[in-house]
Amino acid sequence: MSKLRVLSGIQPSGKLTLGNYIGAMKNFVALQHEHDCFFMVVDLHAVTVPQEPAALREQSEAVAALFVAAGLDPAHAAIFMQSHVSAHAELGWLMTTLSYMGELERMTQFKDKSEGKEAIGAGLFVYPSLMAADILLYNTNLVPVGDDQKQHLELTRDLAGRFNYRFGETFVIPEPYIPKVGARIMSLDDGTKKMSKSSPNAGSYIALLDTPDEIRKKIARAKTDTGRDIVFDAQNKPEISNLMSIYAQCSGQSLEQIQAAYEGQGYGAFKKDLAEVVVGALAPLQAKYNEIRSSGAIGEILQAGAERASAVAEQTLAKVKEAMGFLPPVRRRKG
Ligand code: ATP
Ligand code: LTN
Repeated sequence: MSKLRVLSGIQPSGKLTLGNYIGAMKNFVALQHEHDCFFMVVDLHAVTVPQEPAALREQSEAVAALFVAAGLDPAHAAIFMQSHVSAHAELGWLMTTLSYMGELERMTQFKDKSEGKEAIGAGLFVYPSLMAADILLYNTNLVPVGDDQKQHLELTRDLAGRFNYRFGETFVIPEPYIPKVGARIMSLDDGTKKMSKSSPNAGSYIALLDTPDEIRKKIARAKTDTGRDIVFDAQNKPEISNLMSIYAQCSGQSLEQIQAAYEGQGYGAFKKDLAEVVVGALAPLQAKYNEIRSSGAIGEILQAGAERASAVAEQTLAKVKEAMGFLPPVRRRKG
């Protein structure tokens, strides 16, 4: 396969969870050696819901450090902050003008995040237009994401097609890249809801930086379905199936292997082993995270990443503006 352009982003809107790792980051790492990769911390997206400035700063650096701790190599992949590349905000606006109210109203993430809220920021509504800009700026072929982002990817494809039709071939139409197992890790307290870093209940998710004891406690308390068999059946037994997906992704074993290994054993024995599998899988990531945070190397990694990203993004933005009919700025001659 020839080299493809790969891009994805994660919001610094809370502590990254096992869901973010299994659904997205694991694939970032897997793709980085074969392809031309750009991974960013999407801080402009995080402010679509209120963020405390100090918390946003800390979380942004934490997410960037977790990218590296999870195995992303800044020598291969460009790692950067979305807000450091101003072309995102600019193309975001242009994509907003191309988006229809009706299609944005249908976005399930918007419906979920705005439900029951009195004051809903307009940014939350146009969030998918900015996400489309993020992707299209880089002529992206593949977007590694969890299952919940499929609908946003569909919209990105529609907007790219609409732009190309109106203004001439400009954008590459991207494809989602979604893992077969673990594309939607569910909450530990409710097998029908996705594990989410912005959940108010810390017991509903495993954060990548949780201590071994916190992980053991959370898994011991995780809700399980009635019955006692360790059998994968996402429809009828969502909770044990979710724990099995986590086991599979953290151990490298298949669901069939896990099912066979735990035949005749109850949930208790399975959960105990699962806790150790998760603790073991996260230990090297946590050690590397602490090393990177204390080294102070993140600033330089982000600066180099933003320079690489800007070079590509600025070119696309200039093409887009020309195609749309914006008057180019006059360059004054020196001297
Ligand atoms: P928030 O709860 O703040 O909306 P989030 O936990 O959904 O955030 P994002 O930053 O929106 O996290 O997502 C980053 C990536 O992680 C996306 O590709 C998303 O699809 C993936 N992801 C998030 N949660 C899960 C999950 N529970 N299972 C699998 N993938 C997930
Ligand atoms: N919308 C995504 C985060 C995100 C993203 C992107 C993912 C913003 N821009 C570009 C992939 C590519 C989310 O909520 N998880």
